[in-house]
Amino acid sequence: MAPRSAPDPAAPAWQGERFDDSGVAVLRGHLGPAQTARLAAEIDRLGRLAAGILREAGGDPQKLAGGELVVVPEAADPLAVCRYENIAAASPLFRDFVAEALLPALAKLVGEPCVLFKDKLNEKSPGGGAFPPHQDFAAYRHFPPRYNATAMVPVDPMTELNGCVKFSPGYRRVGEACADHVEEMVGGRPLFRTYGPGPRNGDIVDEVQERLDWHPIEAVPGDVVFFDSFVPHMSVANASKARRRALFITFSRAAEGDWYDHYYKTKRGDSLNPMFHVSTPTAHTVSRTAGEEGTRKAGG
Ligand SMILES: O=C(O)CCC(=O)C(=O)O
Repeated sequence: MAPRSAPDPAAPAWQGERFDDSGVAVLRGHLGPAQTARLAAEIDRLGRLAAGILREAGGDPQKLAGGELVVVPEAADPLAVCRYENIAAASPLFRDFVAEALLPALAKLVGEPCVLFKDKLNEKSPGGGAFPPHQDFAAYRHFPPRYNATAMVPVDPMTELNGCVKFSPGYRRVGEACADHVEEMVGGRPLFRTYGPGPRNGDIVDEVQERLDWHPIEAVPGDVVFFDSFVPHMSVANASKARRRALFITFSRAAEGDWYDHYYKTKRGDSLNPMFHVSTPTAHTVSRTAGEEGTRKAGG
């Protein structure tokens, strides 16, 4: 197990059976050793599958998005997998894991049943890209659910050195102080203004970024960090010599319907659309319609 850094004294407790105002909840040791080992073996298998798809696609976006998994390379290194998605369609073991290990805990945190909305494995290779400050809802807003929550499941230890995720729990106060930079209130939570398609696609505007407080959460396999789609978060590039893999499994409220298949049908048909590349180190088209203006590298 990787050593954990000393707890940040300014950080909230991050614990509890229900989400508090921060929209972050850390469940240490939520998964048992056998469950963690089974999941790791399946991620090894899926990682080989994703690497094969990337090799054979030869950069063709339709092949990258048309296989058993949706594979997205790093903008700065098209031979490195940045993430792969649509895992539930490719893995019965993953589906069981979601049903047994995540859905019951999440229903308690949210206060009502949830369903899978999307899933991905972020594979941050050494030197791999950073995710600038963003709110996930900026990417999901194009779909009907008005609320999402994500389970972050480390496959490798997530440390400050390899770019663990930092969260900004006090963002609601910042929303009150920077009302001019709030694009919309959604269910009482501020959605901040962002930059448009291009190198800073989806990043929260600098005027807000400057006021946000950032707290890293280091985590090891077995931990699960749940966070809602409004809490701003970011991560820096991986400065270690090993890759850092983590699942980001996103849900919506069951009462708002099941959008998983629709989401992936849309994404597979339009994978370079900027709405699928919000604050990620991946490439997207500049215009809202895929293919119109070629691609531009986004994120950093
Ligand atoms: O993988 C990471 O380090 C951050 C991922 C992230 O922020 C996201 O996918 O929204």
